[in-house]
Amino acid sequence: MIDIEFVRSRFIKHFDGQTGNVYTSPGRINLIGEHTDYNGGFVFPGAVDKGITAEMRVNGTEDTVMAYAIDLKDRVDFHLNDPAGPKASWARYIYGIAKEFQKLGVPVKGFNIAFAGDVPLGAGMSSSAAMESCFACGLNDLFGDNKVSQWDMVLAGQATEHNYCGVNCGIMDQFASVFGKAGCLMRLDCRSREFEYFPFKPDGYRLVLLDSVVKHQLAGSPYNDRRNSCENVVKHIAAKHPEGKFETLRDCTWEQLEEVKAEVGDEDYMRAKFVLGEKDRVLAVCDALNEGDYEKVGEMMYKTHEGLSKDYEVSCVELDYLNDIAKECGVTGSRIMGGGFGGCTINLVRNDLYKKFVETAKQKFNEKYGHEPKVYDVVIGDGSRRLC
Ligand code: GAF
Repeated sequence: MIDIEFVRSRFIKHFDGQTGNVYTSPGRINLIGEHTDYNGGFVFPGAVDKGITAEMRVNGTEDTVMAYAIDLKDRVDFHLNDPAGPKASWARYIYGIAKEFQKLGVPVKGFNIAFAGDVPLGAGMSSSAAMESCFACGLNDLFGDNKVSQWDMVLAGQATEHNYCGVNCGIMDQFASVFGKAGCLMRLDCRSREFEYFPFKPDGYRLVLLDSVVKHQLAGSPYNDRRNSCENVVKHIAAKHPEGKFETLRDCTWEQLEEVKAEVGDEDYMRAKFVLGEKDRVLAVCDALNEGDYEKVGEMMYKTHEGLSKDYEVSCVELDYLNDIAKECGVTGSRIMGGGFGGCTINLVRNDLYKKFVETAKQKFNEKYGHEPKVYDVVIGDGSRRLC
């Protein structure tokens, strides 16, 4: 986690010398359940020990926000009443959360903020959700009397992505960042929003992320196209079954998907096929975890990778290569993590294989792409909170 004193020293330097309150929110991993959140399915994320830390203080103005992104050395001041909001993409997360909080009735006024992060950007570990949750946590404390519920913070983060950042994401990332608990993964049903904590201490195994360093960027990307494809399939199934209630692919069966195969076209069919399979895989992984069957968990992870690569088409050659290396090394499970289009693979590795796997992956990837993948050992940490 980022050192509080580091953030504080910049906050003091760039504003009026006074200190504020400090908040932090984590990025996330996801064991399995990809692109299922906006389809009403299940996800299995956990918060990590890396995230965004912000110092914030009310500045007494009606609507002026003075913001400093420490890592980018970039200062942007903007007005909450300006309907266009700031141009800088990082500042739009602050603006978006503030506007969404105002919609909830929280009387957000001017404030100062400086923030820094140690969750890698564009690695598929949800640095943007970490920002949203961190700013939400701060605004809740400064202006909302901490009365905004955790779920409303999650939804404000998601609405920020939709309304100010151009990404029609689901709720997994913001959920994981707000609700995370050290040592636990969480199985969330994205339709009912019910969830349970799953203590995750795989005996004899560990989780490691290999970052391809191909920058994953979801804004204005084919991410939204994937979501549109899924919604199109649901529309066709609903039209065929006026008696039923079909809101997302979660409500659809394999048979119903087959019925509309010809009319939705190959591409949308493949996308939906992946999602239906992924929904079942999350449940299979939960059962396997309950039985301590990590080999089964790993098998499901490889299947997810294949589906994300071939049917959902959100992989890239670098991620497929990292997956191949994992397979060759006998790694238990490996797959693309997060939205795809770059970023990391998540790998479930036996302790005795870990060293050899990481060394082989570094060497082979370097030979092919001219640089090593970055390696992040996963530590499952706590969710959004005030530090001081
Ligand atoms: C991104 C999105 F933000 C999430 O909502 C989720 O859809 C994920 O991609 C894929 O599982 O992280």
